[in-house]
Amino acid sequence: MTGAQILIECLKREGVTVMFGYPGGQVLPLFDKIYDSDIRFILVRHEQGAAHAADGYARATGKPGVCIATSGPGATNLVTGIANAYMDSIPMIAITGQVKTFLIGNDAFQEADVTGITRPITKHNYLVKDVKDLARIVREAFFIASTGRPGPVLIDIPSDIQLQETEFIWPESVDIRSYKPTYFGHPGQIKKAAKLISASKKPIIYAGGGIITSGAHRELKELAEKIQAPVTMTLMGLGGFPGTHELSLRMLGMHGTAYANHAIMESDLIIAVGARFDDRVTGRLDAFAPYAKIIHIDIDPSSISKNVKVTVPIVGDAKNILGQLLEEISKAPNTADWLKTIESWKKKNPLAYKEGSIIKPQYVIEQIYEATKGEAIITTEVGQNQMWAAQWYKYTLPRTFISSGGLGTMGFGFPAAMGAKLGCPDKTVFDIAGDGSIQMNIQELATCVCNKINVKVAILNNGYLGMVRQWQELFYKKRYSHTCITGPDFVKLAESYGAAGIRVTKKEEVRSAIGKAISINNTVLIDFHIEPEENVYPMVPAGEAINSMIEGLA
Ligand SMILES: Cc1ncc(C[n+]2csc(CCOP(=O)(O)OP(=O)(O)O)c2C)c(N)n1
Ligand SMILES: [Mg+2]
Repeated sequence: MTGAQILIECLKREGVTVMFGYPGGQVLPLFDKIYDSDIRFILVRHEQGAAHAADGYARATGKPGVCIATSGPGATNLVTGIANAYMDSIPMIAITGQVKTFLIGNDAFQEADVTGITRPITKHNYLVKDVKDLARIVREAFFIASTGRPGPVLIDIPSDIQLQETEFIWPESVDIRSYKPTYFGHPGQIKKAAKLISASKKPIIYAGGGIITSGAHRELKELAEKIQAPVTMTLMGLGGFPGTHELSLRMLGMHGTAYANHAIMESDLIIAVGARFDDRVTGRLDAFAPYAKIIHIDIDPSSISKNVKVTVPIVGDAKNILGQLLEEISKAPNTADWLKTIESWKKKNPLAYKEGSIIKPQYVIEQIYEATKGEAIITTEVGQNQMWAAQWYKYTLPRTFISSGGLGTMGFGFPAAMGAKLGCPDKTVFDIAGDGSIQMNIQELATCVCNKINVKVAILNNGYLGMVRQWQELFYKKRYSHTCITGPDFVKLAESYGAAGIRVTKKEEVRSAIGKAISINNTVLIDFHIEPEENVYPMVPAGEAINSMIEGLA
């Protein structure tokens, strides 16, 4: 078989049914084999779209997403998408063409050192130098991408290697000496953690994206109910514990709920599961959770005690470890008083916004929640739209909230929605977008229409790069330096692509527009003209302790 044939055969054996990409000179042999293959190929309009779509597909399904681009500019266009997947620990395989082996290093046409460029943003990467290695490399790449703490793996394949022939040998198993993730918690550590939990008075579970990656949501719910501890989630953890549950404190951190932030600061025991104590969560580190001991459960040993010093580290898979803890804990702590205190915080400082005559973004999201009964997949762009989507939609199922957490990539949500819809065709998929962000990958409207990918985009159109404007308003004396932004006529734009467009300028029309968008069997862009200077609250100013929140409504 040729290298190109081997690659396609390996992808099939890895269970790949859809891939996203864009052709070019150095992937011609690969595309010639894709032409004959059963794998559904989605031709995007920009390689960044391919990477985010593969990422969205992975987040929605749990399976690695695959994207492909040519050498040079094709590969560099993937870079933001790869970095995005890396920061959020998303399994992804990026395949790039490379110039012929004997031209590497010659500044050949469309040559870029792609393994060099992507080294810090991939979990691992390969430059294939011999066609005999290709099958093993592909097998390893999928293994590395999807095990342990997942992440993107890149395979750079020179075009002469794609044409070379060799015998195809499928490696039955993978054995990498230097890579052996730990899956079960050390029994001694489990015992210590169980003791701390039983003795605590004010425990809180702080759940991150690891809950979703490991499929630990059932165990998490069981544990929370067993020990009667409240649960707060990071942006990446939303959906890992039902937002409607009485023990849910929703999201914590910079734009988290006041009650989640108070609870974490007052708690005497933080049970962190698959979360990394990111600065958006901890606020000022030396003021963070002064009374708390910390149990930190994570599959990545390097994330433990990286930002905060922990009392009991447990390395392993969240689902397994929560199962081990459930067995080990014989005495539940008495948290009745603690839950009463939290209840009073919830009553005193609920999430809230002021009604007005102009459409409020929070209202739009509440209405999307009602219309989809909380069962849609929501992707987001970045900015205020993202925070409102996190606050005002109640996620009850894992893999229903898809957002760029670590990198904060504007332009992520729309192509990610495309990938999510291909992975979960029976789900309604909404991208909650900002008018700035949507313009960063708007070209994928053509991909959606052409491939009949029926996603809905709700643009919260405030005429601003709203989140940046909010900071300028609060911390730069309202000097709105280059944050007022124009856009096209979104309705006409959607129509010109063959999609449907709906403009909504009145509050009374919000609900029916959402219903109409869902009923249209096509890609739909809804342009909601919202209050231009609405802010996201609560807000913890950067560098402050996370219980010093600006409430906004007071
Ligand atoms: C690619 C990229 N460039 C710049 C930023 C910085 N940034 C963060 S939020 C934001 C504004 C986003 O505007 P919009 O999409 O309209 O969302 P809004 O905040 O108005 O809801 C900007 C510029 C970013 N996150 N990503
Ligand atoms: Mg905006």
